[in-house]
Amino acid sequence: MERSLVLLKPDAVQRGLAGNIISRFEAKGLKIVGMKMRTFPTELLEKHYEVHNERPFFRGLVEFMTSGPVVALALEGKDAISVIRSLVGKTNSREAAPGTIRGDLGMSFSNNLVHASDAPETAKFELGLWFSDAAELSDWTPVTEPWVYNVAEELNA
Ligand code: FUP
Repeated sequence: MERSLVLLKPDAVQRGLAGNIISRFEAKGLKIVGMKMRTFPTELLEKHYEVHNERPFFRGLVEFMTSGPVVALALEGKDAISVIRSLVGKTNSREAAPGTIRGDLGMSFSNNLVHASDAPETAKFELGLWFSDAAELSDWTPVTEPWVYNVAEELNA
């Protein structure tokens, strides 16, 4: 089992798409293990996007991400990081495939609705940043798990 950080960006919340997007992750079979909403502080977003801190778009990106409430989600599932990235679609929403979150719901490159961790090291770093208090994460077993997965083949390996 793997965990990933997903952020519903301010455009997703402002447009009333938070429920639609969360539903897609739930319907896929991903388990919500953490969820919170607030307008997060600039320092947190600066750390989150620190790999981009030399890039010209960095300041605008941080300003956008602190311009309103964001929903932070910790999601769990087998191969969750790559599964979520494929549900999210390409960075530029205009190029994202139909069926993906960005492809179905967006038209913008920068206002692209969601962030999702792109690799195991990134997920570890980002989950530690956004859910630094372990009490905000829930370990639980959905009753649907044996129907979402073939437990004997896929989860006990
Ligand atoms: P992604 O992994 O798809 O979220 O995209 P990146 O980590 O490459 O970029 C992070 C965010 O910066 C993107 F969601 C969009 C934004 N961005 C810009 O606004 N301008 C750029 O030139 C590149 C990225």
